[in-house]
Amino acid sequence: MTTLTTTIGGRTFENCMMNAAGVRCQSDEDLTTIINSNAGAYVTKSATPQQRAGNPSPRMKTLPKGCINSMGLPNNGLDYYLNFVIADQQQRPDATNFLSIAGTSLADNLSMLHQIQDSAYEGFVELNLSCPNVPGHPQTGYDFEQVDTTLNQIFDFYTKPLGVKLPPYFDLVHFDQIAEVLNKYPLTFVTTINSIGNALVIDPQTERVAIKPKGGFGGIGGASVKPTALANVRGLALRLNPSIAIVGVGGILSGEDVFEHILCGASMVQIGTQFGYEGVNLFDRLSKELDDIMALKGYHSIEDFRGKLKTFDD
Ligand code: RRO
Repeated sequence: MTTLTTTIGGRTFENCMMNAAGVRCQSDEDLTTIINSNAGAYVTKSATPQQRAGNPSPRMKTLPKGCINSMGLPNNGLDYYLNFVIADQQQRPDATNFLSIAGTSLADNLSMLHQIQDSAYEGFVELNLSCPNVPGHPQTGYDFEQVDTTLNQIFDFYTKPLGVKLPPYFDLVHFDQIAEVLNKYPLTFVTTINSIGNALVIDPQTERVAIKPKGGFGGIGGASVKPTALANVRGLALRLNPSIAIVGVGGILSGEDVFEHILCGASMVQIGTQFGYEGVNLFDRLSKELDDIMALKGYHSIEDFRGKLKTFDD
């Protein structure tokens, strides 16, 4: 018998797969659908202090190997999601879920975390430091000093389980630098990667960009980002304190992709683009596919192979 159970920060999840923030998780109907599925947890759409309409449409376009988006942080505001997760926690006290927040300033992030600290919520918070699509606001995750300042101020008062959602890094020196900052703090997890930001997709027929916001610049997700995602999961797994779990995101379309993320060191995986295309049936399909791979290899639990990727130096 195989099990897809996983543990992060002392909390157990029956399944190591869940949605990625932003996809099919903006309304309470969306979230209830995930609760009633085979997913091990849900994460809410990244919240700002007040609700936001986001960027003008078209703001998402399907591509042959994924998608490009510049949604611009449309969400129903922190109160909406905090009320939802607290009500859910009262109904299912043994289930841990993820509340995502993405302030567009340090002050907004601090005020939201104060509100969460003072609330009854005991679940995980995923602090999104990597939204690529708000005009005029750079991704905090690319400014290592600002990440340090942000976490320093947060851990002055915040005592509940916290993780950060990171942008993809493309240089091993940057892996070293971000890991050095993150290792200073009692983070429960890091989620990696957000979409590959500020890419440009164009239609040569019409000679026009694919989406409207920011002159067509947007974040890429889906199949084409898997190698970058695996590199970030592996690069951080090799550098972070073992007490910081890794939630892997990026390019997951099959159970084999989940297997690869776990081999690189992920304790849990999130699926964004493909979950958007397939809905909650995705979790049944991927669970079966991962289960079959594990059974074939004689693995009983994900701990049998998590982080055990081989290189030519082994
Ligand atoms: O809403 C978005 O445009 C968005 C966000 Br907050 C994010 O973190 N990642 C992304 O690809 N889109």
